[in-house]
Amino acid sequence: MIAAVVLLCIAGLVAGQPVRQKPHIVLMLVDDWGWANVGYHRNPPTREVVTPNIDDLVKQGLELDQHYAYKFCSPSRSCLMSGRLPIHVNDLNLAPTNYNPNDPVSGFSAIPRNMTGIAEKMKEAGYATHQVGKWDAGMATPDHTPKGRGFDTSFGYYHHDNDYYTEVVGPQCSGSPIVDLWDTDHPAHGINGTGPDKYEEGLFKERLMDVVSKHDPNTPLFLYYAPHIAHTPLQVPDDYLNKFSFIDDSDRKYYHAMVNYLDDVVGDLVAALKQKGMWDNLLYVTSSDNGGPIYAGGGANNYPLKGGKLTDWQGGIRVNAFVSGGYLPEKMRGQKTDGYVHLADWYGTFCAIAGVDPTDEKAAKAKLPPVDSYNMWPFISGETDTSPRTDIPASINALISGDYKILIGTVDQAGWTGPQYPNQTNPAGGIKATERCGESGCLYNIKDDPEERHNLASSMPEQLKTMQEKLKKYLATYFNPDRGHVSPLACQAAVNKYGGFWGPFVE
Ligand SMILES: *[C@@H]1O[C@H](CO)[C@@H](O)[C@H](O)[C@H]1NC(C)=O
Ligand SMILES: *[C@@H]1O[C@H](CO)[C@@H](O)[C@H](O)[C@H]1NC(C)=O
Ligand SMILES: CC(=O)N[C@H]1CO[C@H](CO)[C@@H](O)[C@@H]1O
Repeated sequence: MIAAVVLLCIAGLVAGQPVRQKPHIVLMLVDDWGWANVGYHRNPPTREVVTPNIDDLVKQGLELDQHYAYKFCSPSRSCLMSGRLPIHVNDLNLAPTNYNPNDPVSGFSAIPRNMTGIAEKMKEAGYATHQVGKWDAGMATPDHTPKGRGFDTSFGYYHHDNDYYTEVVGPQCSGSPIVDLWDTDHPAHGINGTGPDKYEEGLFKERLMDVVSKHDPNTPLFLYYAPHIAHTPLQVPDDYLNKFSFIDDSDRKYYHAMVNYLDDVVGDLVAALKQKGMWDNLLYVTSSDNGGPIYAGGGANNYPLKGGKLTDWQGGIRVNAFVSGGYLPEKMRGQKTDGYVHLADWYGTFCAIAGVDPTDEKAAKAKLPPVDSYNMWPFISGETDTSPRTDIPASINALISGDYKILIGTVDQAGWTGPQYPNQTNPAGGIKATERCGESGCLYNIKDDPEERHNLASSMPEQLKTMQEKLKKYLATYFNPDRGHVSPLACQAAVNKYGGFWGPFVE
């Protein structure tokens, strides 16, 4: 607490200004965004990857070159919102309709009921809190929804994805398609499926603009924007698709058009924040939720990294990430840092910036794992040179510690895509190789060998043993409750209570 207050003073002085109001924070978690699918990672530039607004933010910001996420969606989102490593909150991609009535604390998909969400902490610190876009962090009870986790308002969907034009997502309930679109505490009636001009990301943009325009800049803002883009289904308005008609491969064409659409949303959001006079005291944090899906139908590319979404290769877990905005000290702008940061660390970082204690008493009372978050602000603001995070326990089968990484078991997608992927000679799903790392594991030096081409397991047995032991230590605290099965209560609520929309179904 005291450290946090001191920190704010230092940040104020660094910028050459008196101590300011708490900064506004925009947290953007892009979906299925591949390493090669952003302009600033393309050298030489390519006319296929068009993200000028995002590239500008990076140019004026700090590139987080070693930022890690889980290898797929729901665990990354559960981790970001709870400040726990995925192995301590949720490492499964269950539908939000799961329920185990025997466990009222953890018998649900995603985040256990009794963990405190980051937005609750920010509210405690006096922030106005808003969520827009994908949730995928649970919906069983009202406590699991964005509102229950501390957001004043929310607008978005609960499942892994939905249709960009109808907002429908399966499974159907007795033959009826169910819409996944929720507004704070009620179904978003009247907005669903209203035609091709109502592209879902466009609906999200409208809400973002609404939040910003109604916001009183004297109150600090915490805005969590989780775009649907660039997750499947690959859908995008024609005017965007037509800009990329020169691309032969259909998946790649759609994917790049979608990323370009998102870049325009970012441009409009940043312009609105600037116009409102909020930019100079704002921190804009961006990450992908996992690496790009390079399997059939995904459309993404992680070149030159190995593998992609669903695997613990760097292409699955080392993700596009940066911070920008006027709150970032000037000396850090335009820089790139290679200290480790994990999605779990934003919880502690935001708490420190906001001046609240990150300790989760509610979770302690229910005997749940504590927050794993490091405060990254001293590192990001340039007060210290090294990241406090030395280990990335990526999953129960993979750990990074220092320069080394161990992977256990059979790992799919053991290969590399080229700069243009997928394409007609190298179609999506083309990386068929698997690597058999077995019980003892493969070992890579990811600093010297970021593309994971040289397995050191047999040449460095001592290092391998150290890594095996470290991973075992993390597994001793693995959190894996029985989350039950898809509950019939979910369909009952969708049909009878909400008029054809998904929503909370327990209580
Ligand atoms: C968990 O949270 C629920 C709902 O807020 C509460 O009623 C219950 O007492 C909590 N359980 C524990 C063990 O703290
Ligand atoms: C397809 O991808 C491969 C590997 O990335 C690349 O070598 C080849 O040039 C690409 N083909 C086309 C037609 O772009
Ligand atoms: C479930 C639901 O509310 N569906 C509505 C979606 O929008 C169309 C057109 O406005 C309505 O006819 C549906 O009832």
